[in-house]
Amino acid sequence: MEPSRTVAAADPAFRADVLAGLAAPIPAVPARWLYDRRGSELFEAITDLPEYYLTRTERALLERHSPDVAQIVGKDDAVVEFGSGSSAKTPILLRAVEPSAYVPIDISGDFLRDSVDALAGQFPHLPIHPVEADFMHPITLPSAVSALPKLGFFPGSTIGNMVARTAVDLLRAMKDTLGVGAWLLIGMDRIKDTDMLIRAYDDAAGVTAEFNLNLLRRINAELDGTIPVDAFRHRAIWNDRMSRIEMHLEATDDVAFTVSGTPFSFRAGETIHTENSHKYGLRDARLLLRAAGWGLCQEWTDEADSFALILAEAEAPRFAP
Ligand code: AVI
Repeated sequence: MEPSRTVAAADPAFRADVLAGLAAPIPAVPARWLYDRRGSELFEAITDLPEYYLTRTERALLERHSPDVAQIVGKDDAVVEFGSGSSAKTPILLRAVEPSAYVPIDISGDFLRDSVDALAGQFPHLPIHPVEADFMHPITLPSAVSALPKLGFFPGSTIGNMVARTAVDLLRAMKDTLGVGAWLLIGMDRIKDTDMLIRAYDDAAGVTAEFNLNLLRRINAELDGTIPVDAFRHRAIWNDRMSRIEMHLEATDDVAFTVSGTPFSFRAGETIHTENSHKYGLRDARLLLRAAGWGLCQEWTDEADSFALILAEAEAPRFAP
């Protein structure tokens, strides 16, 4: 008799994305599937790596410039955070702008509950109105904040994980959610020395490699896959034309495997594209925001100009010549 195996319940969307992605002419799996429980833990570990400058640089910018943000936008706004706000960055902003309300939006109810618990402990008098929703689409905010001025918050350079078209769609949806006249404080990673970028996405301790390879382990566990994980290696590549770091899983040998019974084969050197991380020059960032109806108000960078914290304002539509 076959030994019984415990297989985690498969998400039909995960299965559909993996089967379609592995069969595509340029094999690719959407990056969101990197973030199962183990993937999220590994990403947290990445943010502490000496090579991963993004998190600590953005946090330092927030420490230094949140008071400037408060001076520009005023106090008593509703802070609307796109994504889970449990990270260490949100309290820095909340302490400076002293909002009237805080609205965290996340598609994951679990992340949302964790972040609300963490922040409610630190800000016992702050009204918190969590919204479980996909912020890629316009959202109706809770009526309790509808009359308040809004400050959107989207830190972490998450915008960089989207191709330009999707990034503009998201920025437009944020504008629709917050309304004309609202503010948006957003973190964007800058174009910089290629070696520094590669090191940030291919660290010496191999944590990013493990984060990337975890996708194959997840496919094996949840989609009944037979991928020989050891036959793939992590690659971080700078794509200059697209201005982005790409993460790939490269086959080191010719391999054949199945996922949910569907056969796949890769020749040595072929890759599965797993993530993009776009980097923006000063004018690129402004253009991206403008394309979605956001006008630049102020931007702050570190001394090395490695990361930008940008404050933009949702502009009223106007006749263009
Ligand atoms: C979540 N995101 C902003 C990270 C980044 O830098 O693009 C994801 C990441 N992937 C590998 N290292 C970090």
